Amino acid sequence: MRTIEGSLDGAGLRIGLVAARFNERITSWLVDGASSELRRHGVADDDLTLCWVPGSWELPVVTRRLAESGRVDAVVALGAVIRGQTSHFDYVAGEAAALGRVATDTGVPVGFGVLTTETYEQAVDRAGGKRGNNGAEAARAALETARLLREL
Ligand code: INI
Repeated sequence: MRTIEGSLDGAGLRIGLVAARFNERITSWLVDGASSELRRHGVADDDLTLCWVPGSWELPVVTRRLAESGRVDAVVALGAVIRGQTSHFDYVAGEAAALGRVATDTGVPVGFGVLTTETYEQAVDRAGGKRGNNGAEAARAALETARLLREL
């Protein structure tokens, strides 16, 4: 059996980060986690592009434009949707999940670093707290998938 896997070698890969400004304290930790993880794996600073959008609702449209631009090999989308804070949680969280469509439609992998939590504290835990940093995890997934796609 032939096994094909992506590596985490970021050298030469161009990565876009799209981050929601809503809950900016949390999302800036996700951005820090994602960008340091990418640099740690060899992505050059010049190959990193960060776009800020107002909220997670806006992540898919900007991620799609970036993916279609041909300027990036992968995108990492970062946001924090907290149920306690919004009555339209389901709409915002649902729209953020449309990021999967962006990846399949464009062929550009999208790391899903959007927290959907019940409380602010749970979001903190996943943005560099006791449950790790979801931004870093999404960045790793985007990197590995971009590398794998190059092998196929
Ligand atoms: N955007 C978020 O990223 N997280 C949230 O928790 C949130 N809440 O609570 O409403 C949120 N709302 C803003 C939304 O993403 C859009 O920016 C806004 O509706 C304008 O289109």
